[in-house]
Amino acid sequence: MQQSALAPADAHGTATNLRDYRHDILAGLTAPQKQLAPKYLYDSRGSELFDEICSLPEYYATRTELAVLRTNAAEIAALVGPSADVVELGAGSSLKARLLLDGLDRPASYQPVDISATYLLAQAAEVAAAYPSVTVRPVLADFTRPFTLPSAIASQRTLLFFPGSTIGNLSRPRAAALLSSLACRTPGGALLIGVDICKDAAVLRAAYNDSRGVTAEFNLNLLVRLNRELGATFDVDAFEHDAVYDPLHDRVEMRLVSQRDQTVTVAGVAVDFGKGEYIITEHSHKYAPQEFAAMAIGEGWRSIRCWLADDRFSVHYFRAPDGAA
Ligand code: AVI
Repeated sequence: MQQSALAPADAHGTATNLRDYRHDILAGLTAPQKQLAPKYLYDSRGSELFDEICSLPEYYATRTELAVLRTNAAEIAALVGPSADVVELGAGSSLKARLLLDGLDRPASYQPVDISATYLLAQAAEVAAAYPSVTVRPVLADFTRPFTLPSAIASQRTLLFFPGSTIGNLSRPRAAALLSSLACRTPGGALLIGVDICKDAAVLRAAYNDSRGVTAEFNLNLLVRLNRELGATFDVDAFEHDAVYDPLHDRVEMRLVSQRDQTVTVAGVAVDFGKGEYIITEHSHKYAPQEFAAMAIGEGWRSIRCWLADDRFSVHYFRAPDGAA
């Protein structure tokens, strides 16, 4: 079980234990197509850089989602009802949660679930200070692995809050599986989820290859992290960030491209790179709103409402079977 409430994190500051981490990284780097799970982008520096990405002009997602939450706060509050227990998945910055809590009718609790310990605790402390009447219980967990969903503290009314299109970082089958398991484990609850929409390739390319190079630093920070935590010997200057749009799968693929032939040692294992060879570090899937709603309905959710911002980003509200939330 990859979780603890307010427990000290592993040495590398995340909810994944060191053995799983080393195993995952080596399996990913020795596969025919080198690939690392996007969750490893989020050490504390990675979480900070992601926050910076969220305020970039090219990265429309955060801005548009915040606008949806702000504009529709009253309707969201009416749907959710009073005294909700809010469980946020992949919490990251508390900005969106605070906006949600501001609008809700006397929320009972806020339980952020995140993989990055330092960041999780800092954000939870901010919420606890700003909302003294709300019980705040941070949960250090990797929601892409089996974990115990925090239970409702004060009510039967659990609201799962899953903003930022983080679900887009899972493959479509894994996203469907997560939706299914959340529906089964939240009887009577609801899901408020932000999902990025398919759009013009040029807009997507700009969003993931920003002109200030913050996304590049975010991506390359993964190599800095592996050098520090697994004794890897990556020459970070010998790799370049790239992000390409793949229309066949409706997703952006983020890559770290080797600029020369080279051999890197990772946790004692030699890994060869040819010039131009790349590691895939993230997929970011995009969904038409109807496609996403159909997927969630197929996994047991009832679609109640979907708000769109400029046709760029969608926020869906679903209820779990037997839900009265
Ligand atoms: C967290 N996740 C939804 C972001 C995304 O858009 O896939 C992460 C990100 N990667 C590059 N820019 C933002």
